Amino acid sequence: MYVVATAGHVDHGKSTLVRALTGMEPDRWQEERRRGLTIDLGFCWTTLPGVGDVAFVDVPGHARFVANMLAGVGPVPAVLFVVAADDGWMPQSEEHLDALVAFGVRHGVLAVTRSDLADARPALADARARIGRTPFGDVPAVAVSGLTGAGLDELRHELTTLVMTLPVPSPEADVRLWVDRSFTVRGAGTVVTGTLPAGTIRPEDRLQVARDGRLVTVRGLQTLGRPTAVASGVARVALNLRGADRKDLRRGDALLTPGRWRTTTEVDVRLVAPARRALPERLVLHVGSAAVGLRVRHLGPDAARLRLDEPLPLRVGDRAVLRDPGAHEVSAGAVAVDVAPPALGRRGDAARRADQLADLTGQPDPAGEVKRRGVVLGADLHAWGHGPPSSPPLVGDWYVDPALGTELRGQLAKAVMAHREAHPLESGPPVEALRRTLQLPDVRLVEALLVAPYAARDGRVFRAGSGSDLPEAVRSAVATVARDLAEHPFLAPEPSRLAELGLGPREIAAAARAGLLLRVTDAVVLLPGAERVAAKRLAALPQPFTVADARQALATTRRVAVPLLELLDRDGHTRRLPDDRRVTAPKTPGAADE
Ligand SMILES: Nc1nc2c(ncn2[C@@H]2O[C@H](COP(=O)(O)OP(=O)(O)O)[C@@H](O)[C@H]2O)c(=O)[nH]1
Ligand SMILES: [Mg+2]
Repeated sequence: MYVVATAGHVDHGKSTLVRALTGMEPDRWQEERRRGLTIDLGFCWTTLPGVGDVAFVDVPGHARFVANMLAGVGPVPAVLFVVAADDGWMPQSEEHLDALVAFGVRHGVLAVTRSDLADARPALADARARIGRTPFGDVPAVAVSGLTGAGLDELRHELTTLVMTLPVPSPEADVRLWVDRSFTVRGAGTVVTGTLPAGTIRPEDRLQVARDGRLVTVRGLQTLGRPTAVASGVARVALNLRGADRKDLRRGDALLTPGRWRTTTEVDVRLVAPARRALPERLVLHVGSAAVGLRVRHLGPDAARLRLDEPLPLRVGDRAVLRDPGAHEVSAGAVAVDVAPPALGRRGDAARRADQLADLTGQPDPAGEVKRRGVVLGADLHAWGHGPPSSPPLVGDWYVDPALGTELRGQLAKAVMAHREAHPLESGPPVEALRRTLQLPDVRLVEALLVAPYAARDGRVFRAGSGSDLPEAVRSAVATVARDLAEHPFLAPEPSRLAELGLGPREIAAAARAGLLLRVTDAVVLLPGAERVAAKRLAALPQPFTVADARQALATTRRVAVPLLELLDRDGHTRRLPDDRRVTAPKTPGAADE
């Protein structure tokens, strides 16, 4: 399906033309038909040979109802621009054109209607030239009469050509349906309608209301008045919803694919046409079908920060109209270039931000965004409209700018050294303490940033091979233990001997971490590698063997043999049988290291 919005000054024949093209009534309200004036949006459709269904969103042309016009045009990619032959270009012709340009609409057909009342050629040439000076460029133009039907075939032909050139949006895209109507149907409940710009909706889908995060379920789905099992953008859709009252949802609300969007009240934008003069501070932002008050803070000649009165689900590249309702004109167009902008609290922030904004275009730029933010979640990049960077995340969903990563590694090394100096008997600082020092959002980032000789173990970061960092007294005590053990490697020093050497549990743990001692228990220490020698000797025993057999084979006491065997059990060198005897087991390589 294709969707085309009308545009043009009031009474120029938009509704009459839509009626003639579709055979349907765009003015839905009695008051509209009584006054012959479109007040709100109208929805009609027809079939064009070769391209299928084309829906029209017919908009009001009266200056008082421009907000309604903008709600209808916001999500629609193509326009049928209408000018009356007998009236020519008028103020809302201009304002509607400004709005279309600001919204980024680039596809359109010009119809100069009421051609039965006046020569259409002057109005057509003038309108075509005016539109031609905008990014629309040269548009196809047709003289028609909604009354006599003259030129309608040619208009249908041009509309067919137009819709065939429209870009096809991705059916996989995240859904953001801007609600343009909500009402209650007896027996069915709440129904909302809107123009689905991209993505796919099916019955039973869960959608999230942007305003309050509430989840609703699609109970039923219609397009062009018929129930359907699936609708992909671009499409006019009507959703019957479970989980929402009619009063909960209104024009300007958005229904979203859950979890894939973020709402924001601050957005940095690039200002685009017309922006003829300095903007007033208070304006209204029109995006999708929403209209939200805002404050403007200029950050450079064509860049500004917008502070919205209400949060909106925006993405980079979104196009909006900034309008001064008092002045009856579109003040500017805006392209969202950063929907999660940094705070501007400190002196100089605004100037720095202006420099940054000069480079931002509103195009998705995941790599640039990682660079600007340093550390960022992939889910946030997606929600902001950037998509995933080409290189993989550092850990989990975290992306880290390589240059910042290098800097952080340097800071990590410094922090580890500083900690070792302050606490020589600890292996190193806790990972969580480093996370705080480096102001990182997740401890996993600390671990992922570590490179040799730094490593994390038991929640702390240490520098490998750092026995030389041990205090001199501990190193010489360990050397004495090593001499004691030289002849009888399993006759661990008695507790009194350890105490005499000043080796308490902390010192022993530090020496063990440095790889200078094997700590069997706080009171039983051997030399590193003793467990492998023990395993070898035990393997030479007749299997299975008892604790007494092991004690003899290792030439040691029960005090040492019992905890040493338990250590060997844990490491997989030996296996304990139900009768308390043991067998040696070929150790699974690396199993104990994991
Ligand atoms: N003679 C003539 N009158 C037309 C034509 N199109 C619209 N009108 C009349 O112009 C007036 C405004 O038309 P309407 O479609 O409501 O204009 P809109 O405000 O742009 O939607 C109505 O009285 C129509 O009957 C046309 O092609 N020829
Ligand atoms: Mg009308």
